[in-house]
Amino acid sequence: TKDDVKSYLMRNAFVLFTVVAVILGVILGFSLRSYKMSYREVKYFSFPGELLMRMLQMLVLPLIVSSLVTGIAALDSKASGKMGVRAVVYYMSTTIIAVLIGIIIVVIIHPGKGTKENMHREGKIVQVTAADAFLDLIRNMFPPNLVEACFKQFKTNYEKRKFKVAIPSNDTSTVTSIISNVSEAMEALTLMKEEIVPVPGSVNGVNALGLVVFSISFGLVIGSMREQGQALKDFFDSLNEAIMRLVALIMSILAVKFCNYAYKHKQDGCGTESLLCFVMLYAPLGILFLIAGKIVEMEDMGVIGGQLAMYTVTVIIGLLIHAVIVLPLLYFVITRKNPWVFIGGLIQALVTALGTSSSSATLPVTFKCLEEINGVDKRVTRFVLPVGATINMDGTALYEALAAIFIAQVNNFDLNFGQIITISITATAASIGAAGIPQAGLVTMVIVLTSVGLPTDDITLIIAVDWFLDRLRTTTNVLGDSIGAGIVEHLSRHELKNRDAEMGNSVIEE
Ligand code: DAS
Repeated sequence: TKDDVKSYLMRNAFVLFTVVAVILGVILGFSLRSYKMSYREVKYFSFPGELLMRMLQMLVLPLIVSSLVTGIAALDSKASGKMGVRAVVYYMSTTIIAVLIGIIIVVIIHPGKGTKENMHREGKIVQVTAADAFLDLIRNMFPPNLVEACFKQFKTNYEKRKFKVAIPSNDTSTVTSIISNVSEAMEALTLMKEEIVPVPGSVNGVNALGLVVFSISFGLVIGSMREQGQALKDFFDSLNEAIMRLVALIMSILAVKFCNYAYKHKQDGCGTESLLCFVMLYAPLGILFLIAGKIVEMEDMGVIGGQLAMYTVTVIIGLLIHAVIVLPLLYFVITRKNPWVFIGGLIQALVTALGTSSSSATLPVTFKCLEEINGVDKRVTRFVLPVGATINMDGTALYEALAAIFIAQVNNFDLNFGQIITISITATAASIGAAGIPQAGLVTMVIVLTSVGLPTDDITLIIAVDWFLDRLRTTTNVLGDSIGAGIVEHLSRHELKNRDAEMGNSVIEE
């Protein structure tokens, strides 16, 4: 009936607004391009989007720690061990499948025909050796100082070196005095920014991997302490709940509740509550400006021609195969449930990933979608999602392998079988090391390229399209994490039931 349609629309208002926001963002962005905004105007224009990004990022750290500690403390060590093994097996196998798809598709399509001489370059690339990056990844698993781990990190060996090279004695004035020309100074500053490499396994410069390792151990210990651990368990439970409520506020889920309320109480649905609900619908607005702002500031499309266009199409095909065929099929084969219903429940998270280019900023929304819409057990999401968002990046892995082979192709560099295996291994490691922030994959790609002796400077050939491909691979990353949570929940159903029976309660409820 008409009323059913209306109430369905009300319930899905937020998803609808978010999707409309993306479409409007694209239209607005393209229509404002001819206006040629200055750097400052673009910054002002993107401000609402920047705010959304900051609000989401603000939640990531407490969310990772509180959800991991409560998630693990709610299980017994045997159950969490089994769940952990299942999650890691899922992460590794889907990452390897993604890498293989990337390799096969780039070899078949061969977008790198021709030479790189007719390709445009952008920016400058930092040299990082694979061994440096790998050791940093392990190093970061064990932060010597937990408080420090929550701050911006410039602590790794290679970073220290690069940081010194980039900004001599932290004093930009020497640089600016040498460079008199303003535009040159601007360029130099951008290069400096580019030379600050994010720590492997970090989120917004925070050592997320170290915090994940600590939280898992802490959760395990609290879980085994029984009565003595109860106070800490309650503390983290309540912290986690509070953060999730903040997420709801930011993501305007409350606004949808307001809409429902307004609809129920005033059949015409446009009372003061409705007005309030529109004021609070901030997230779609933020996403709209994030996307429009990026389109306004991007390089002229004319630059993207020939090989780069083919390369873009190849990456899109690869990501689509993984996201639309492989992951849903895997979900269906293991759980025997309809993957599209599950994916339908994730739309908000997927669109947020598309808008923010950051799987860690999307993490709060991923939690909401999985727990509230798809009904995945909180003990699973709390355990699996923070780890997944830090180390499981199928889209990035696929991208890194594909991009490395593309760079080999434009260099007419014939890769032998051993080198392709090396690329698969390093692309997997590089995706684990990549932070869940915009374009982190580009930085860790240096590891893949150096492992087979390809010129790292050639990353500059693909920078022009990276902002766009980054959004697509981030969406694939978030989808991979979410489907992983669904699969791990299904595989762990017996342990979860046993635990319920033991505890005499069905789920961790607020
Ligand atoms: N954008 C990143 C993410 O958040 C990773 C990448 O750059 O590939 O998932």
